[in-house]
Amino acid sequence: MKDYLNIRDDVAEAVREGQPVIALESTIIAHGLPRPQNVEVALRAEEEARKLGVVPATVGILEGKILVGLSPEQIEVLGTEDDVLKVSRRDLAYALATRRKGATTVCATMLGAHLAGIEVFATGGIGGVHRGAAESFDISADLLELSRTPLIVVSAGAKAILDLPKTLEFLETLGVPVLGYGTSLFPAFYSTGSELPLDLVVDSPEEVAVLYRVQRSLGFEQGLLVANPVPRRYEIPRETMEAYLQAALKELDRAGVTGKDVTPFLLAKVLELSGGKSLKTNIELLLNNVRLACGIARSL
Ligand code: PSU
Ligand code: MN
Repeated sequence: MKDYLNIRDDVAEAVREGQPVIALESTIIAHGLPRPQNVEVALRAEEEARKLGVVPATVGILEGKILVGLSPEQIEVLGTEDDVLKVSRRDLAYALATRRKGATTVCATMLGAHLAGIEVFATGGIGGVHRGAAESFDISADLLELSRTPLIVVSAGAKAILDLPKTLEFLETLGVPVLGYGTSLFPAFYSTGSELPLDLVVDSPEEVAVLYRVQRSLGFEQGLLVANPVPRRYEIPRETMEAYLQAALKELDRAGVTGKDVTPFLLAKVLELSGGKSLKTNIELLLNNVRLACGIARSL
């Protein structure tokens, strides 16, 4: 495996010594956020972790290796070049074998982080069951990965471009705990809450850490999804979002986009339809998740 995995020295050392480390994904850089803010945000997320005494490890793929802990130059490459693959579990061996540049989704970032011994990962939103999945069968591999890779994933829930009730049902079927952080309603990314109740509620990083340790003690292989609402002052009301989403979904239909291009297409449309306003919300919720992930990593 060493041939295909490269863990940055400070990350390896922190893991070895039980110092706090968090993983960060790179699909959000290459395919989720617009340029040039994508690279700025990725670097800011790392800086935020370092300020809190936590080592950040952004995961990506370059020159036939999974890199756990990208350098700023490598983040720049993934954030500015056009031939970067969006890599999920399915694409991982292909990207390594062909030495293509790859940005890792939540799914592939979990894999890389786990191989490196990292237990906590901060992202914006996870992939999920798409609206219309009964016809398209479009269900993100992020959900499956949560059922078989033991990482704590901190997110602001999932975007309402997805079918949120089905996403939660599927996570329940897979045995993945979804922990509402200070909320009993599943957060909908841009908006603090949906109408969807959560049964598992926690209020502190310590509670998340304890629950994770219990799960690991039982030999469970699945991860944990922490659903951390966007700070209220940055939220976009649900009704406003729903209008953008309906328009974005219509355009998706018209453009005939399918497969792994669906999520990036919808993200770009929402950004455009909101006149760029969704970007501020996206950035703030990500940094908020980084801070919580750091608290959890320190507790562990
Ligand atoms: N949701 C967002 N922003 C993102 C993504 C999802 O709000 O950037 C990215 C993440 O990397 C996630 C991936 O893992 O999209 C899911 O893609 P798919 O639906 O194709 O599995
Ligand atoms: Mn999909």
